[in-house]
Amino acid sequence: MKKVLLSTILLLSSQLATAEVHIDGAYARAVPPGQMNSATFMQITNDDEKGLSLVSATSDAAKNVELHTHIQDNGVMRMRQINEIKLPSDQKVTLQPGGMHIMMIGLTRNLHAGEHINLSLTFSDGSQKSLQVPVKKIMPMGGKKMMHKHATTAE
Ligand SMILES: [Cu+2]
Repeated sequence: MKKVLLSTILLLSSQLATAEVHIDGAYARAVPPGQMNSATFMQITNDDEKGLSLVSATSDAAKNVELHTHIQDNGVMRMRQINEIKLPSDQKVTLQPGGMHIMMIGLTRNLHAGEHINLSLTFSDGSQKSLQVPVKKIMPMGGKKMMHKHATTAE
């Protein structure tokens, strides 16, 4: 009880408001040692009455964190950096392999399955949300041919 109270006070006294969003199913992609980049995926639900955007992210596990999506380019899916991920009110937005994702460039450590990384999300209203994201190994989709791979992914 005391602990809960203390963390509540710390939260309230923090300058940055906590975003009115909730996150489901977040995970970061495990990568083999030596690989420089990875990505994080999740579902983000905007619980606010107003529309919001995810505008940036940081992590202790990567030097640079960017917001990416995939575009169709001559029949090939390619990643492209985007300025924001729109989060309409009361809607769930899915970041997933082959779609939008949080790109982690210049990993500062190995990402082994079972570990966690911290990730801090910043939204268009200046609010933030910090989370612990589990690292998971992503299996290739069985049978289906993957339409794309990150250019840096060696498999
Ligand atoms: Cu990417």
